[in-house]
This record gives sequence, structure tokens and C-alpha cells, in this order.
Amino acid sequence: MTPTRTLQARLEAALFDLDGVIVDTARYHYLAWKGIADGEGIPFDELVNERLKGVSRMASLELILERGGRAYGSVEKVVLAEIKNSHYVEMIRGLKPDEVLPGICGFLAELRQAGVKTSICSASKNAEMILERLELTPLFDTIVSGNDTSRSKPDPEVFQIAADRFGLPGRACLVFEDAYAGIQGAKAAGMLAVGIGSPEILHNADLVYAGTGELSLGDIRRRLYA
Ligand code: B16
Ligand code: MG
Repeated sequence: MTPTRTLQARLEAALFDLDGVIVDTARYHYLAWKGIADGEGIPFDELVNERLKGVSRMASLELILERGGRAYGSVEKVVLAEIKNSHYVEMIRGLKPDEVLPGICGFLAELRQAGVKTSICSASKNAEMILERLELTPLFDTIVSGNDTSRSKPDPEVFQIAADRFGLPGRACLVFEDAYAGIQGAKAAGMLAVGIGSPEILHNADLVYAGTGELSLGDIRRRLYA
């Protein structure tokens, strides 16, 4: 892990992935996809689910169906994705503010107090609804979701949209991500990236914390912007 800091880097905006950084919705995605896989007789477990993190809905479906024994038509795929989404939405309707991951509310408040802009940069088309349920919408200056993008991470599009909305260059933005593909997207956008999870998996990040409870603006400034 080699920090790609530059002399010009200044922290002006913090761009957050949603699932795995702000809230753990992966288990709800898992349950909803499991229903689809079981119905189709396709083997699916937590390990396969790991590969779906940060991946768009249709791309996730493709990864599941490729383990099945037959080809699926495009209409059939759209129907399966809609069934999955309605089960998923049913589950996340019950999300409560106490499901926000540890330390996140305090860290967001710290950033805003320091004048750092905040954005969500998520592949999810349900991001807006999830943030409402968690009562976090007011803590973000902007939300970029799967409804705003046409290309999935590792494409940098979702991060570039946030930087454009703030009128900032990539080097002024710091991305927080739990997925390797998300860090790749941040790097492709010319941004610094903090990984949340295992340093072995997120070896492309500039800095990795095991969990959100360890996030601290002071530590980040010392290690990436000194
Ligand atoms: P939806 P993130 C991603 O969220 C999830 O990690 C991924 O598992 C999911 O397939 C994707 O959103 C799309 O979600 O079906 O709700 O549009 O990590 O980019 O915040
Ligand atoms: Mg994620």
C-alpha cells in the first residue's frame, strides 16, 4: 500500500460508498439474491455474495446466473432483477438509524465542522431511500447513486459526478470504500482512497482501517496530507 499523495492534495470533499461503509446492507442483498438463486436451483452462498459487493444490480444477476446450467433471455433477467429488488426493498424499509455503522455519524459531523464537503457515491438505485430510513440525508451535501450513473465501479463515473457537482478536481477528494472495485474507481478518478476492511484485499487503497469505528480526521490528515 503506497500512498499516492501529492504536494497539491488538499482535503476538500469526502466521498462515501454506502453499502459496507455507512450501513451493512450486504446481508439484505444476500437474502434477496438467495431467494432468486434457490428458485432457479443455482448454488449461492456468502462467498459468492462477496463478489457482488459494489457491483450493480444487473451485473450481480449476471454473476449469479453464470453459475446456472442455462442461458437466460433479457426479459427473463429483468423480471428476476425486479423480483429481487422488491424483496430487498421490503427488507430495507425496516432499516433503523441504529444500523448506521459505528463512528460514522460523529465522523460526518467532524468533517462538516472542518468545512469538508460530503457526498454519497453508491452503485445502489435505492441509496436515497436507505439514507432517508437512516435519517442521514441532511449530513450529505449531495448524493450520487445508481440513478445518476450509467457505468459501474471500477469505472470512475460515480466519483467524477460528485467532484463535478462540487466544482473540485479529483485530488481534492478523498473516497471511503469497502470494495476493491470501488478503490479502483477512485484511483481512476485521480482521488486518494481510504479502504474499510482487510488491507490484504484493499491493497490498492492509500490507507486502510479495519472498521468505521477507527475513522478519525486527525489521523487521516497526518497520514495522507501532512
Ligand atoms: P441496488 P454500494 C451496491 O452498493 C451494493 O454493494 C451491491 O451489492 C448492489 O448490487 C448495488 O449497490 C446495487 O444496489 O440493487 O439497490 O440498486 O456498495 O455501491 O453502496
Ligand atoms: Mg460498498
